[in-house]
Amino acid sequence: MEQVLELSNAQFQTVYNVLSLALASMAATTVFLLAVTPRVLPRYRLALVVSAMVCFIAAYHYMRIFDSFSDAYIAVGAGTPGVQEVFQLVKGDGFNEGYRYVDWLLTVPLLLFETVAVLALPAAVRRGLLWKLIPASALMIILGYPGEITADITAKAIWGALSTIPFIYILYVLFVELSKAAKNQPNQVGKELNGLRWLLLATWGVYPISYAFPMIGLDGADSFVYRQIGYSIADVLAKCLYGLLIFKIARIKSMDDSPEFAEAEMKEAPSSKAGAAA
Ligand code: RET
Repeated sequence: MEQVLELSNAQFQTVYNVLSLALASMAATTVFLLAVTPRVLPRYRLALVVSAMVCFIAAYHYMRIFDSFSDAYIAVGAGTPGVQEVFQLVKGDGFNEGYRYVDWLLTVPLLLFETVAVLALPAAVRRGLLWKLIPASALMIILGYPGEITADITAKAIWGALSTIPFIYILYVLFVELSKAAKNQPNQVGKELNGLRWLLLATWGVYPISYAFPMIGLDGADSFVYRQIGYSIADVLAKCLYGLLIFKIARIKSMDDSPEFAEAEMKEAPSSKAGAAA
């Protein structure tokens, strides 16, 4: 595996802090999504629980990624006058990029599952969509992995191109087939679905771009740092922000489905009434 031998102090701190930010976001979103399940109707709770699982799995992997990164480099030259402090790769296993792919292999199919689950489509339609989306997403990640860990640019381009085939297929299913399946849904659902799909496209698109950094002439430490920032920020958007949007949709749909639920949720708390009267 290609490993960056030396990072400047600023590069090391940037990656360190971005990984820490991602870990905190994943952990906090897990707690939030589990805590708010009573705020939606039971039929939408599965989508929220699956979204919380995605964030939990990612929080675990960010812990591993964080440890792997901070153990992989050692500060050299600190405190010596006239010598710039740098972080050098320690001999050994180095930084394990594989954790990200293990994470995606689990979380990407679950993200697609929660997208379909929150729409509450008829069971046969749901099953049909998932049978296409889930195998394609696994194939996309598996084909991307050999390209990620090779230093050979040609091999990287070939695996990247192969992985892009199932990626395009997933977009086709989401933008064409899912639209057909959701045609009979109320107007509101169509709008929500559109928002979800565009967030998905905007965030998922960051992964192949980050993967391609070494292929567009960015190399060495810069490419490594940009890739870590790209993957981490995209992960926060694709999992945490996406989870919050799933919650928002589940809540709108719950209120839409049941006027009693909407009324109960909108009622002012008795204590605030008492407070206002006082
Ligand atoms: C790879 C390899 C290069 C080609 C393509 C890729 C796509 C990766 C994607 C990953 C999505 C990950 C998500 C994780 C969050 O949980 C594998 C980088 C197309 C789309 C959504």
